[in-house]
Amino acid sequence: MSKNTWRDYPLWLKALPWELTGDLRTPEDVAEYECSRYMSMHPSSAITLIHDDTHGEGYTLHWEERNCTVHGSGAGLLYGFYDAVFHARVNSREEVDAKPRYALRMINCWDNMDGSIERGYAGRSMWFEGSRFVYDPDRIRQLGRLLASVHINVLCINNVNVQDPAGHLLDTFLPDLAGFADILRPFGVRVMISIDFAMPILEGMTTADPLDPAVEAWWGVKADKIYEAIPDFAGFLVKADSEHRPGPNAYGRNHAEGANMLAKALAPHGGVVVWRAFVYNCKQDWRDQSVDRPKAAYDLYHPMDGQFAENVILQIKNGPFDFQVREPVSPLFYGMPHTRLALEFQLTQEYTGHQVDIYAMPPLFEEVMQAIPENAISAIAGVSNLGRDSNWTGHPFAALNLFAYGRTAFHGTQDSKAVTDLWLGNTYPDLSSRDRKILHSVLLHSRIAYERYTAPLGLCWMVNPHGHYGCSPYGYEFDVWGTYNRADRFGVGIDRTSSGTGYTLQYPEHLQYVYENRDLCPDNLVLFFHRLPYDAVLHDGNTLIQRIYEDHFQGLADVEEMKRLLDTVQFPEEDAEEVHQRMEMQLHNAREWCDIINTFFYRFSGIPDQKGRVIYP
Ligand code: GCV
Repeated sequence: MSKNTWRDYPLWLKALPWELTGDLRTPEDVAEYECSRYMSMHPSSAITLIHDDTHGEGYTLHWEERNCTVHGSGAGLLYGFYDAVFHARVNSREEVDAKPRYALRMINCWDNMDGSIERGYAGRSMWFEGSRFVYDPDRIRQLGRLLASVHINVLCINNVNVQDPAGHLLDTFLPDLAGFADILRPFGVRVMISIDFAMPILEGMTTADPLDPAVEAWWGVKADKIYEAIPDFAGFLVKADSEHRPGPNAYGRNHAEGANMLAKALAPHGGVVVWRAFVYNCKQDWRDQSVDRPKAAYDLYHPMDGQFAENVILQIKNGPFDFQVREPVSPLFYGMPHTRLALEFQLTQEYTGHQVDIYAMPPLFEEVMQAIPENAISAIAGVSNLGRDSNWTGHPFAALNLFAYGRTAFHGTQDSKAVTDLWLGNTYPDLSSRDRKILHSVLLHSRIAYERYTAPLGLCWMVNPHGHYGCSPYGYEFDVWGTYNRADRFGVGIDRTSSGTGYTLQYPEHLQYVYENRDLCPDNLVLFFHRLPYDAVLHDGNTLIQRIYEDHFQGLADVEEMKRLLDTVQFPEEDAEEVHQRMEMQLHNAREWCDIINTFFYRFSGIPDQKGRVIYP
């Protein structure tokens, strides 16, 4: 990292003075303050704020020439102000009548109290270190502002894998948590925490059985204390009975019973329980082909549909596995019509390049939002890609993912091109239009490129185990995690159709039909649903093996081209070094992936590349 501090990185807020001072208690205070400073910086284009409480958390923007009038109240007024700034910056005069698509728009942080961040690629935690709260209040204020500017209203501050001493966030550390919440409140951001289901035991009870009246009473008292300290506390995020976390199963209770007990404690205060649906057998035997991990969540939760309390939200990752490069959307989005659902995206790039490789997510967000049934979800979560690095997100371009996620969460499906342009115009206002066009095309191509050189055709899990950066085609093949590609000399992939593991049967009929049928199943998911021989012919006329070679060579060529293009862009000084260094690393990564995967499949299949390119024997 360069010598710059976080104060040198206003991300997409470059149209505003960066410092935030003054006695700001409410979102309206912040809106007025920001607006007056904006006007002093841009005297030729006025933004006028009109307090109007008929819009809830929404707002309207009305333009006359370069001047914008924002109508709204509370956080809505603040959101409207920021949106006006973003539009003004790109000379858009769009009339806006915005209402929040989802009431709960969350960022989930996987920060541990020792200061590390699970799957974090932008440095250490901004608020934890040495097993306690340690932070720069100015930076947290700026964080609140950044989140408000993209209309995020809940920040869950600790890892779902609750590790000591985070189990004590609600007792020993409650005053610290309250102080932290006070800083974020003026930005309309409420805090949430991840809890350990066995918290009563950590605090001296003998059981955490959700049906034990003493446990229920314990959580009731706990909730009262929390809300005394933090009246707008958002609620609990819970990872239970998953990857060694405690949960209701230990007491013979199901997840609805566990979640509902917590929900009862929070209900009188207006809090919610966000219960994660990321539950599967993480101690599988690779020899046993009867168990298929993507089926696990649906098998568990679908029978419980309708059993969850009103203030429980079941949070589902976008795909049935775990944020792989490409997955179909989880069948749970179709299978829980009587349960409140949240969609979980992973902004932190665990499987998508660790914020070293460029992987712009707007196309992913757009694709998933279009695929899930209308009104299936009522809340949305993004796993944070932020950290203590001075530029907040490690790779400067990773900020686009937070920006686009926030806009998706508030406005619903976003056009990838438009949201990328809005981010570019506000983040890099001084780039020439030629450079901006280049950056736009590199960003929007980055996901396809990444998919090509890593795991095309719906192949998952060919990453280095544990770290999840770099290539290892058999790294997870004989492990316990249910993450197999079953490549051999005959072919690759898993038959998940009705004649295979039956995973396709979890989808509604029209999708079953598409995924089952080789003629209809899209090539980019074909190996997710089917096991194919290397000479199978795909829709583009290539055989499977040739297509694997084509994708990997093309993915590498894409990265070479991305590098060539970015080398010609005049980035601002503070970003140039990061961009170029990371691009070198990405190129190295792409080359490794290309060569290793091609050799891996060449060795199995014995079939050479039709075009005679170099594949190492
Ligand atoms: C926070 C994957 C990740 C874990 C993560 C888990 C989850 O397994 O590798 O780091 O744990 O997902 O989402 O709970």
